[in-house]
Amino acid sequence: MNGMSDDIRRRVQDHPCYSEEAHHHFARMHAAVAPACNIQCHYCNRKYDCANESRPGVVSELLTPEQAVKKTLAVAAAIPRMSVLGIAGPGDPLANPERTFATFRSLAEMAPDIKLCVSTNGLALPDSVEELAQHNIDHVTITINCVDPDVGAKIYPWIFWKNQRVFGREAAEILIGQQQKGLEMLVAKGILVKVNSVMIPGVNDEHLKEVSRIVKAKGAFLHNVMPLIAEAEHGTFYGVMGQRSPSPDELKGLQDACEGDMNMMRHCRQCRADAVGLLGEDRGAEFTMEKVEAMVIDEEFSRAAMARRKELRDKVTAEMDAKRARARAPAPVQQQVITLHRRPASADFSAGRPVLMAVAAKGGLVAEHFGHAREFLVYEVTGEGAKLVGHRKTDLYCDGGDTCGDGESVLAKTIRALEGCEVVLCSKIGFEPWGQIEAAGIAPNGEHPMEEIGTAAVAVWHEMLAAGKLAHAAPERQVA
Ligand code: CLF
Ligand code: SF4
Repeated sequence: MNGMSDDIRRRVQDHPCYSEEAHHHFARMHAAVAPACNIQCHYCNRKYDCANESRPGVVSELLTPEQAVKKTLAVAAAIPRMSVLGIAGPGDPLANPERTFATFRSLAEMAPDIKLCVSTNGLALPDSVEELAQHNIDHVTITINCVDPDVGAKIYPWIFWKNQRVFGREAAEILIGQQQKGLEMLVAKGILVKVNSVMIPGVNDEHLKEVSRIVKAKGAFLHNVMPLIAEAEHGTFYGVMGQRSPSPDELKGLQDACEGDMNMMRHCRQCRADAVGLLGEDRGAEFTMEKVEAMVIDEEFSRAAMARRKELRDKVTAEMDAKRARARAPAPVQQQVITLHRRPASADFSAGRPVLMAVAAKGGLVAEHFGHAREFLVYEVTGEGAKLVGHRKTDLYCDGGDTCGDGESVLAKTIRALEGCEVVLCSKIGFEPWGQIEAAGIAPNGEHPMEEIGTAAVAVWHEMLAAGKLAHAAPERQVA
């Protein structure tokens, strides 16, 4: 995200998906108003959320546009950091244009400060670009898994095109053509385009490097390579056929390889089509339609909520600007802790290798108790800075008490989820998990509570360097 023009920075600074920095502070909501889809992907079962933008799991409530508008206003009042309303399923939003655009139209009028965002498979995109532009929809995601119809034929068994089903290679060729045309049309209109790709080992993994090059050349702003989710119990073709998902290492390898060509998104959580809250949390259950219908949402309510959002947005934006300014300022000569993206001329880090660190984070800080973390952000840390490279989900380990008592099997799962990480940074950690994590070859560290992640991670890297732990390749770690 460095080197971004001021105009682009302004457009993405409060979008949690388009800006990694913003994802620590701003929330999004998905309105599940789009039930139908015009294609079939081998990783999707119609009964589940659109796998392009969400992990498999049924949408709890399909909404009418009127319900979606009411729910959005209720959520945006209760969560002032909600800055974006996205429509991402459970089918394809542009295969349901009336429902999708009715929702956008009303929200543009009633909550003009909320950014509108849409995610599509791209088949109907060229026909919708004009209307997207009219409604001031500034952010569009296209899921592009291939640019070669032979690869596409292995991912898409059919599409619904001009009132009939088209199969195999021909279907993939039409879909690819529409996706590329839609991308070019959006870029020509000045709309920011993110491309999502699902990494399917043995099918499109190598090919995605070419996809990345092409979409960048056509003006896509960001590429998000996500791992295939394929479980037999989801009833998808890939799940039933035993198609495997990529490992975290394989995913990172491909994202690194694509990064030379363009901005890569590393903080995607593959959220549900009805997700609510910060990325990585789901507060959907707090806002069922039953609860929303019981609320009085009138003009005054909406005006007051908009004012609260503005106040919070101004405050967070000022904090982020100040943080960026601090990072650009020259470092004091004796400064030992090097903040993100800075490197004093005198420093020699050639002796140290990069280290993967898992962080129990909140709001961009090392602020979560190990046992309370639902996920860990994974950073690749060097003496120059800390770069987010992924995240690992975990079952909640702690029972909420002061001591981390039971739950050994959950702890074992957490340790497995952290495979490849050498350090886990958290605000606090109990004695029992400490011992088991250490025994598994991961160094627990609770020495940097409430510090900025980059600052804390680089400080720990320097401690490891000083202790002579970074000269050789990482030791093989036992898996619990
Ligand atoms: Fe939603 Fe998608 Fe808009 Fe974001 S999600 S429609 S761009 S507001 Fe974000 Fe969720 Fe990843 Fe999507 S983390 S699945 S990239
Ligand atoms: Fe499923 Fe989305 Fe693919 Fe349609 S585009 S088949 S809803 S994953």
